This record gives sequence, structure tokens and C-alpha cells, in this order.
Amino acid sequence: MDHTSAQAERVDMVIVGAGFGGMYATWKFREMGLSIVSIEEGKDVGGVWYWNRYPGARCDLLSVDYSYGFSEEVQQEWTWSEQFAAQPEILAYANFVADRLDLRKHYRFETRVESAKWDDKRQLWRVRTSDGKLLEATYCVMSTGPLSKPTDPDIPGLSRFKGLTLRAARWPHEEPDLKGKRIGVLGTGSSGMQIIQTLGRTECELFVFQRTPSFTLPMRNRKVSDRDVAELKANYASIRAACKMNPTGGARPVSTRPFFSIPADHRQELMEQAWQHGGHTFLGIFSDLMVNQAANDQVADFVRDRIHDTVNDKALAEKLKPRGYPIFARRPCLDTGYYETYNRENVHLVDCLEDPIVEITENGIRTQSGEHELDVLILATGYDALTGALLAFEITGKDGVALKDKWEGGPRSLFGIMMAGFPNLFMTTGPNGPAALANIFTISENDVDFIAGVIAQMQAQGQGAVEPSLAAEDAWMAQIQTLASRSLMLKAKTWWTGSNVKGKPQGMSMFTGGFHKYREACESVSANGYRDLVFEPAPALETAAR
Ligand code: N01
Repeated sequence: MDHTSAQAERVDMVIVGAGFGGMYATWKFREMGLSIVSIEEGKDVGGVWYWNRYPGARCDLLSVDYSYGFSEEVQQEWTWSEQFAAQPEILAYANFVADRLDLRKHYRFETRVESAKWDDKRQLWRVRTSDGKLLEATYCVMSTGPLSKPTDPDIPGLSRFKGLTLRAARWPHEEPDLKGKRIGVLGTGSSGMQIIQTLGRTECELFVFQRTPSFTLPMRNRKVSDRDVAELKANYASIRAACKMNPTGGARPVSTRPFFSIPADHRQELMEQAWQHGGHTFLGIFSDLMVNQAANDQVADFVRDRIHDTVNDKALAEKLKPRGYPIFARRPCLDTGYYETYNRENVHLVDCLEDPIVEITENGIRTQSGEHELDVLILATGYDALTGALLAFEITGKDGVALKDKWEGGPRSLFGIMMAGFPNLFMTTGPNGPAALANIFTISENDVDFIAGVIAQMQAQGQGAVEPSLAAEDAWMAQIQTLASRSLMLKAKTWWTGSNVKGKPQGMSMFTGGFHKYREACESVSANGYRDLVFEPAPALETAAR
């Protein structure tokens, strides 16, 4: 059914997503006085944490980082119980924020955006949703998240399996009964590892189908003491300020010392200490791990030695050791006893490099050596990341140009926030910002604040449309490419570079220069009077109508 404009609902802004980016956008733009409709496919807030409720789901960023800094009420009233929070606690936090800031009233849940089309004459977006409605909005903010479109593996026969198929990224809200079952886990990235180390300790037979072994570091999670909480709450302002200056956008310190500038015995000591300390500390002890292959090799050897020490069966330890790509060129995982899990008799590794998967059958998975019978198949096979959710519906900009055509060779934008040819359309944690390489909360707050600055500028000057100049977008993309060409990240096959999805443009689209440099680049746009953006005055009629 087509809609005329008379049937459309006119608002200032449509926001897509009820993850942490979308929730902050909803609060911020409401506080600016804009009328808002926020759209979310899930039944409630939480984004990725609403969907990912698989056994052992837990964030591997420190809780202090994985939380908002914009609201003093929220950060003072909420108390994290663990250093690294589990999914139920993160989801409870999302619900707490939604209640405390009264965000739910702006949301239409269980609703998808089906298309968004720019009307250049009227300077607005026409947004069609799955409930058959048409919204007309001056601005659109896409907070669709870098990891929200899960992918199934391209293995023949997936639909033939007669047992229970579960997806990490779409885990049922009613807990399935897995006790005593033969369970196959496909995928050994962050999701798969958490599932394996959790289910491996339960009463079941667990078969891990591993293609590429991942590097993982010990999380060494602990409860947050009352003293820690008091200290944290007293120092939030300075912690948040420090996060903004940090390449990771988080509280973890990052060294400026290159690996080989430190004497060999001291390097070893630093690695031992970081290993014992746990978390991502290890990532921050040398400054050049992602640009110096020789340094990277030595750190990778240190971690491989720990696998050797932990796994009793030394032949099995060899199979679990990641090789052939630099450590940290794939997203590093944090684990709690992952390798120890393989010392249990009920946990079996199927090395799919040595014994490749041929097909999924009615009864399980057939590898070259034979069939592995299963009652349950868990897919932890990752995401069409960074661009997948944005390309899942039609977005059409100026002159009828579709986003999928603009991004045919890979995503292009200014900061992952705005695109030439797509006026008044904004993204948060978009594919050309630091997205997956820095703290998602710090990036989201930065991006929403940047957008708010642009809109305030438009309002002050009576502008109706804004987009970045093509020159500014090109310059930003060139910077991304230059930085990426120096990084070891391109040496691994990973969702960071799009190589996990068939037919997807390959390459590093994210800004690898660190959150602090990204923030400075964003801030320079307002500091130079928004010269990098092209504004169009508002049409007289639309201005008068509002
Ligand atoms: O996905 P992944 P994920 N046959 O893409 C395997 C965040 N996250 O959901 O590498 C066999 O990392 C694939 O094998 P290979 C975090 O940013 C965070 O685990 O292609 N295997 C790989 O092992 C993370 O990086 C948290 O050889 C197949 C796995 O599936 C991101 O989400 C927790 C296959 C996919 O791993 C994604 O993590 C969870 C096939 N045909 C997620 N196809 C925390 O905060 C795919 N695989 C802790």
C-alpha cells in the first residue's frame, strides 16, 4: 500500500535501534526538544544484549567502561556487581536507564524499518515501517549497531537437521533444556568460546567444531567491592574525561613503550604480570603490537605457551593454538577457564582444518572423517558486521541513489556518521569510525553529541539539510586507508575486514587511529565552523509549518 503525505506521521526525527547508541540518541534529541519516534525490532530495549542471552554471555569490557557517562543520575544510582558484567545484569542496566530516563514512550517495539527515502524537495526522510506506517522525518539516526545481523554458516544441509538448532545471537527467551544432550557448537569466536566454557562444565557431551582457533586471554573477573564502588562513584568525572583521551575510549591504561625498547627479561615480566592481572591489560603493555610483526610474534608465542601449559593433552593443545595470523588482528577474546574446559572428558574438539565439515545432516554434522551425531546444534557463527544492518533495508538518498550502490566497494562516510548524498541521515558507531576497535559507549556518546552539534547549527541558521562535502568524506576515507595499510589487522580473516561474509567488499573500513584521534577529528569540524559540511536552507513552507 502506498501512502500519501497526508497519511504520514510527521516528526522531527526517526531513530532506529534500542541498543545503547539508540537509547542515548533518544534521550539527547528529546532533551533538545525534537519530536521523536524510535523504532526497534526487539520487544524491548538492550540491542545486542536483548538478543544474545546464550549460556555464559558476558561483556569482556570493564563494566565501568561499558556504561553511560552522560547522566550523573544514572551513573550514581546504578551499581555494577562484577568487573565484567554478565548479560542479565547488562540487560537490567538497559532497562534501568530506559525507566530512569523515561525512554520507552518514544519507542515502537517489534517494528522494523523497511525503507527510508530522502525527499529532496521537501527536505525530509520518508520512512516505511513493518506495521504499514509511513513516517516523515527531518532527520534519521541509524543506531543499528555494528553487530546486529547474525549470519548462518554456508554449510549445505543446515535446514535438514532434525534436532534443536540454536543461534547464539537469537537465543530463545525460554531456556532450552540441554541437560544430558549431545551438543555441537559451531564457531570459536567470542560467542562460541563463552558458550563452550559454560556448557562444557555442565552435564552434556560437547562437540566443538573449530575452524580457526582464536586467541583468548584470561578475564579473571571478580566481584566489585563496596570500596571499589565508592571510589568509582566519587571519581566518575575524571574517569570519563580520561576515557575520552584514551585510544581505546576506555579506562584501561595504554602504554607508549614499543616492545623492543624494553629489555627482554622485563618484557617477559610485563607479560607474566598482565596475564596474571587478566582482562585486556595484555593489550596495553606495548605500544606497537599492531604494527610490528616481530613484536607481535613474540607476544603470540607467549600466549601459545600458556595454552601448552594449560591443556593436558599436548596434541590437543597444538590444535587449539592459533597460528597464521597476528595476535589481536582478530578481536581478542577474554575467557574464564576456556582451555581448562578441554581437560574434561565430556568436551571433544573437532579440528575442521584437519577434518573439514562436509555437510549438516538430519542427525548432526558430517566431516570428512564421518558423521558426528548431535541432539542440539548451536550456531555461534558471527555477524554481517558493521554494514549488514544498514544494508538490510532500502535507504535511498539524493537523486535516487541507493546506499547499497554508494557502498558497492565498501562503506564510505565522514566519521561513520554522515554521508555525502544522504542529507540529514546520521549513524552512530558507523562503519568508518572506530566502531569495534574502541569502547562502544564512548563512541556512541561522541557520535550523538556530534550530531546534536550539527543539528543545533542548522537550527541556529535556519538550514533544512546537511551532508558532508565529498572532499571531506574522501579525505577521511583516505586517512582510514593510510592507517590501515600500516596495521597488521589486514593480515587476518575476520569480520573486521568483511572476510567472514561471502561477496562482501574486503578491507579495513574502520578508523584504526584510536578513539582519541577520532574524537579530535570530529571536534575539528565544529571548531572550523562546519566548513566540511554542506548546508541547504530550509524550504519556506516546511519552516512555517513547524
Ligand atoms: O563471531 P565471530 P562471534 N564453518 O565472527 C566460525 C562481539 N562479541 O559472534 O574464524 C566453520 O568472531 C568462524 O570460524 P572462522 C565481539 O566483538 C563480544 O563469536 O571463519 N566455522 C568463527 O570461529 C566479537 O568479535 C562478546 O574460521 C565457521 C565463528 O564462527 C563479535 O561480537 C561476546 C563457519 C564466528 O566468530 C563476533 O563474535 C560475543 C563455517 N562455515 C561477541 N562460519 C563479549 O563482549 C563461521 N564459522 C564477550
